[in-house]
Amino acid sequence: MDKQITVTSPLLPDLDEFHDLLKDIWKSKWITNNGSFHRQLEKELADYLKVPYISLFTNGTLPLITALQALRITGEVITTPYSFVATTHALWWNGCKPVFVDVDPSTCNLDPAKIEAAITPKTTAIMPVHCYGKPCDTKGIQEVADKYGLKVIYDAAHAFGVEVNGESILTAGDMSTLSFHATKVYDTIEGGAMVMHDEKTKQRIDYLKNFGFAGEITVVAPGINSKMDEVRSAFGLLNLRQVDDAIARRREVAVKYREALKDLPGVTYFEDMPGVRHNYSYFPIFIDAEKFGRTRDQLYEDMKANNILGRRYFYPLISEFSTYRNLPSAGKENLPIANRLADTVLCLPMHHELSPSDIDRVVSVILP
Ligand code: T4K
Repeated sequence: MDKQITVTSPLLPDLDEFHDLLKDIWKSKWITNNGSFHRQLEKELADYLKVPYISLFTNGTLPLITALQALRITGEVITTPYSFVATTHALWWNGCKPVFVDVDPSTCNLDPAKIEAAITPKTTAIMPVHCYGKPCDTKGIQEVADKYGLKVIYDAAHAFGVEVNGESILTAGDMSTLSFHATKVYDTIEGGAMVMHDEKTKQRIDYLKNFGFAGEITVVAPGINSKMDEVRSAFGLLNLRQVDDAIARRREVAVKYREALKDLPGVTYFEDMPGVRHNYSYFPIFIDAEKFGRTRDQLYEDMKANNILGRRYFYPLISEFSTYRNLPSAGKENLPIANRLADTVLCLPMHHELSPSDIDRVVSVILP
């Protein structure tokens, strides 16, 4: 059997370099709670990502939950069903009611033209996702938000380093959150962050992620514990030095896939968007079974039989999970495009370590 090709592979720092930083941590005996590597990583990430303020978290789910807390979001929140389930779970954990709105097929992201019809007097916020790292129509979303006085929190878990016309996508809306999970373009094993516009908000978020402590004996809010420790901050500092190379290699993979799959009946994929610095975090293809001759699930199984593990991100839709499927907005008739995309998508292996022969193996299973 050929070696297994997985949908992704984590970015790992050089072990000797990591060991050197571990020695520093051992020497200092300061292993968490805003240590020096944590502070350094926040600074370096803010520079790299071109954002004014950033706060590190222990994963990508807790900043979503904390952002909703910080903005005191209640009532109904408009969101996309085409995402990882954590997006909607964050609303549920805050006692908010998710209201699903359909997506734009050209990006898989929330369609601003459809948001207005879903707004009620109880709507307080919009939570879009830059799915696969493809930028949302942030201008269109902000226009609706401004018209109705709604907050906007972007789940930017996939959008590390994505820029539009030289500006970070992470500065759109009121806040954006990132995931640094092992499966992401940039990882700290587990990890995440929140991006905000001003120092006061960063201070508040830093309190919230540390139980609400604003000093040794002062608690200013009902906070939670979602801090990143020193070991993962050190890991993240080293990965930051190699993430550009990793993105460049991912780009080469995307170019090869596009070249190999162009003109193949029944298979579509995304091209780069003008003015966008993409991060190539995922390579989704969409299968039209009639034209392709196999269903998406047949192709998925064919790949598996060849030891290639593609993933059906994001199938099933969040609106199809038992927790959410009885919501009034979860019906298939309300979300025809998201349902079609979920039923036809297959994410091909995409990471910095794929060799030309790995890519050939993936492509050979797809070609007739
Ligand atoms: N919002 C959005 C839009 C998200 O996509 C996510 C997470 C979040 C919020 C929440 O962020 P976090 O709280 O997770 O930071 C993965 C990830 O667990 C999850 O982080 C990610 N999105 C989601 C899209 O995918 P799985 O269950 O598909 O991962 P798993 O364990 O099956 O791994 C997939 C493949 O990756 C494996 O076949 C091989 C490779 N892999 C994975 C791990 C964990 C490795 O090579 N090494 C590893 O250590 O969920």
